[in-house]
Amino acid sequence: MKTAATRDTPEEVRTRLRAARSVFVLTGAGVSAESGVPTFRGGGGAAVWKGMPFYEISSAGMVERDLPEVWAWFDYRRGVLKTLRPNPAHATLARWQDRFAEFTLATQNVDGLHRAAGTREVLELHGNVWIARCMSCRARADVRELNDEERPPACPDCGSPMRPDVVLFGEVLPAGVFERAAARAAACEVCLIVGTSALVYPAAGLPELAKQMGAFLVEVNPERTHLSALCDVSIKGRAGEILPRLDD
Ligand code: BJW
Repeated sequence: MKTAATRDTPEEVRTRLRAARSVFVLTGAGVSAESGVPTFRGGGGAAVWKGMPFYEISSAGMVERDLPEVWAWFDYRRGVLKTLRPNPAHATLARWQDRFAEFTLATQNVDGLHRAAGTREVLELHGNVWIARCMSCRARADVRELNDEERPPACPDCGSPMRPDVVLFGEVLPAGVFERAAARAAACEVCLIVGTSALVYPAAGLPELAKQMGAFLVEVNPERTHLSALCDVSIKGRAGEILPRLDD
């Protein structure tokens, strides 16, 4: 059910985008769904790994309790990801970096598909599965350049254990990244929210901030979310089909 104020009018969004100077986009797992990446909360349930819900395996507590199992979970996901390619939604957003005077893409995704599609600057709020971080000196390394038989891998700089450079539940976001996203969300004219359940904070607060500062809010999602009522336009559909249709 829509509120009286929320519309499903792609033409209205095209008109807004034609006039916009500054556009901010927040993406979530749904933008990669048509590439074959599973979402976290699809089909009414939560993703599960070896009987553990993702919010347990992807948690700060699990890193302390069983780091090798955390590596096994991310090794499995990288194994799936390396066979997958960006879809038309990623491609449309990559074109938009050259379409608007100011364009910001902030993603909660850790899959690297926005960069693979050609977006040069991506604010990765929850990190990236292809990067490892030293738990002692915080040096970063490309996972593909580390010994894949050593779990956890040893830091090339200091020899301490490394962990995936992703933001797990109960952890803070990378220094400066959320602040940059918040500044751009606060300054945008049009804010698109694509393929996220908008349940996880602080990322889910970015569209709320944009709205408070006067932005026109557009959601693209096959399902209703608790941000739908806040949006000026809520387009029900798949990102890979809808985003190319919003392009000129
Ligand atoms: C399609 C589609 C198609 C399908 N096209 N769409 C304020 C209030 C309450 C709680 C908190 C709060 N502030 C902080 C918290 C705690 C917590 C939190 O938010 N909890 C809530 C769940 C209640 N937040 C944190 O812990 C964060 N840290 C933090 O705030 O630090 C400060 C702090 C520390 C300690 C104490 C207190 C404060 C960190 C959050 C990190 C989240 N990490 C994860 C895992 C990353 C690693 C990994 O990949 O394993 O990030 S959780 C998971 O959820 C992942 C995602 O990025 C994130 C969001 O999920 P997303 O992208 O929305 O996916 P889904 O699956 O939920 O939704 C998919 C959507 O796509 C659906 O709507 C579909 O309909 C749609 N879709 N096909 C378009 N084709």
